[in-house]
Amino acid sequence: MITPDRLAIAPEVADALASGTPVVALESTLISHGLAYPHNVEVATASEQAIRSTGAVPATVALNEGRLLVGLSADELEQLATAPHGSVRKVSRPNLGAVIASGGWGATTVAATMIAAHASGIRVFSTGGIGGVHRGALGTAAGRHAPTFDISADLDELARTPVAVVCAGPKAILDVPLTLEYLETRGVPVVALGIDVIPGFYARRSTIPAPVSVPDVAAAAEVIRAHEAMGLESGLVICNPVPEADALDDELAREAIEQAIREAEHTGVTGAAVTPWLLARVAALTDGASVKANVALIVNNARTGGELARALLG
Ligand code: PSU
Ligand code: MN
Repeated sequence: MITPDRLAIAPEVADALASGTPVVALESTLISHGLAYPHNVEVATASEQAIRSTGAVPATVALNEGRLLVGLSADELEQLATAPHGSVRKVSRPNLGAVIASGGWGATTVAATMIAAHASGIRVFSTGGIGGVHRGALGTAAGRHAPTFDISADLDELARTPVAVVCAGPKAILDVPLTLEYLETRGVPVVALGIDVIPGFYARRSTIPAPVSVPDVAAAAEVIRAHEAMGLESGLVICNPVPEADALDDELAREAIEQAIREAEHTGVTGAAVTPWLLARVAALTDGASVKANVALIVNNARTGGELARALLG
């Protein structure tokens, strides 16, 4: 458990939790590392509004001054979104303690946001895409590259922390089939909402059948309640497809991603920098269409998260 001196729950969020008002957590890595200013602050604000429109309270998570902040003020959000490049650390389970000790700004990934949400009593968290098994993590088929073993800490967090994460599926830059295999091995339910396949992140559909598919939010809430009632104590991935109007064509998305990955191999970018690098490159290659789709799906997931948090309390 997080000690009280290290956890700063905003008054509005604390009141909501105490009075049984639904609360939805939001991450901040997509503000600091995923999107550029002013897109980042616009998306963060629009996500909070989308949650409010459902009657739920948003809680954007970040780190500053040695504390985990659950719920940011508009001023804090602006500070995080405009901080000089490189001054905000990307925080996941392995470096959470180090960034708390440093006292500076940290932006939370899916893993770190889940830790904060669970410590605060928040059951639902909305984001764009979860991290996963990177392509080449196990080496390439031709044996030209050694395995990188780059597997996001998000996946093991999902296996151990009971929070429902609403996303548009694993990010398309990942090895999606291997990510799903890993989640299955670690016992993490993957539930597709209103669709029979895993959403294709920037595109509506992938070709991978959904392990579990539910027609609507009420049915998703039933699955979450039953999962919790079994005492399984893991998280769940709720996959919500990008809205039709902003979805990228499947083929276009696939080509841009493959080119970005080929280029990344040449530049030698590694570790936590891989995800931000690829996202920026895909944005350039699609003339910003990937950013438009990313923004739309993030805000849409926030709204769905609000509806889900409500359904869970109802
Ligand atoms: N999806 C996006 N932009 C992002 C991320 C996801 O569109 O910036 C972030 C999330 O915070 C996710 C993290 O948890 O990337 C995964 O990073 P890594 O693979 O280094 O664990
Ligand atoms: Mn990684």
